[in-house]
Amino acid sequence: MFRTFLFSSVLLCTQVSATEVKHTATPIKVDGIAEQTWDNAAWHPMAYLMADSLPKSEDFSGRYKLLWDNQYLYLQAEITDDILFDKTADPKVKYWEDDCLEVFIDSDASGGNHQYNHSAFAYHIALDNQAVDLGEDQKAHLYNDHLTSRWQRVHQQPEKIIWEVAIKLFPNNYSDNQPLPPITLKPEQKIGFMLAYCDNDGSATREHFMGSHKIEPVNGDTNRGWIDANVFGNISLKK
Ligand SMILES: [Ca+2]
Ligand SMILES: [Ca+2]
Ligand SMILES: [Ca+2]
Ligand SMILES: [Ca+2]
Repeated sequence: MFRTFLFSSVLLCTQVSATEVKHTATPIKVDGIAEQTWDNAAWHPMAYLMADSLPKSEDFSGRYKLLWDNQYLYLQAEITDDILFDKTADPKVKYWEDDCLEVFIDSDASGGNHQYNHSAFAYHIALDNQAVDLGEDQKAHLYNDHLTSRWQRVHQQPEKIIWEVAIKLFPNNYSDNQPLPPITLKPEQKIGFMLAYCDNDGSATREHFMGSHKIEPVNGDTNRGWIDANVFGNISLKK
């Protein structure tokens, strides 16, 4: 009984504690090549099923690292995906059915419903490096000025890609009609963060949706990140 309680308490603490992200004095070059600066950052897994079916590791597997400076949160995702597929050319149409890296950001860790507001973003970054999310008008909008994204196949391991993204963060009251400038990142800042990958290898719809955080199902549904920022994890910026 006591051991069960202790284990549950430890588990609870683990879930609510923020992942520390190290500062980088050298800006990351967003080119799909992991420079030495990345050696300072730890890997984190993308091991959780968020929707659809669980893939074999050669079908999809992924892990990621984060760094920051006062302008950007830097992301490096190392993705193994056997077939890269972009069925629908228009970046604003059925973008979640194509291969894409999905970056969830809540700049002030406010949490809450962000489906049709920008208290948090769910950037779907397509294979052409364009970023889309739903706007306040409930339609898909491009937010290409919010981030810079490049990926490249790994030399001599071509089934792997390195995907680098420099992400600007925007205030909780950002609006499509009156876009506000990005915020300056500071030490000790708490940010809501989650990462996912939509894998499709040629099917009519997405095959696997894998992410970095375990989501408690609501009526059996774990595909909650695009609606609810409460399911994101927390990161803390360290100098
Ligand atoms: Ca680079
Ligand atoms: Ca695949
Ligand atoms: Ca927020
Ligand atoms: Ca794929």
